[in-house]
Amino acid sequence: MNDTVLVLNGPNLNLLGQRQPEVYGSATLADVEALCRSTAAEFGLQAECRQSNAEHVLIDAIHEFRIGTAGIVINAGAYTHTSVAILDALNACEVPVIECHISNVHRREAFRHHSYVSKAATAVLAGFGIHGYALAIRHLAQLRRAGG
Ligand code: CA2
Repeated sequence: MNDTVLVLNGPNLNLLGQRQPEVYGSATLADVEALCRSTAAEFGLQAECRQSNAEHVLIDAIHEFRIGTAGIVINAGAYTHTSVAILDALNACEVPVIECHISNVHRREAFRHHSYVSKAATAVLAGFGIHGYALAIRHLAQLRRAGG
């Protein structure tokens, strides 16, 4: 097993910090990625951070990291609620998958309450703001230390 965690952000998350700060806060995607790198480093891990607005690019990244890594942290954005293709890719993962949402999706519109990603996820975080990514990485580090 290598020491890399994939941090995968989906559609529109490149706009973080530019609009809707009342929902998503004021941190940018660059801030999120810096937090992930520094958190991973604290635990002797490396964060590989990717963002795409394209479903197939997200799926290709999941395939790339699905075996032999320390795990995947995924915020699939709106694809969370729609994408069976991303669910199928995650179901092919042999490593832990942590689903992370900046906002508490369960306080929001009904269409955000269902997640395909959750059906494949080891754990789910929502509503912790960008701190959720750090919690997810910390959990992956703990799983790795425990050998699972
Ligand atoms: O809370 C989350 O992290 C979400 O995954 C964010 C997605 C949303 O579709 C999910 O239901 C919950 C949307 C990300 C869009 O981010 C933007 C940020 C700033 C400006 C516009 C979009």
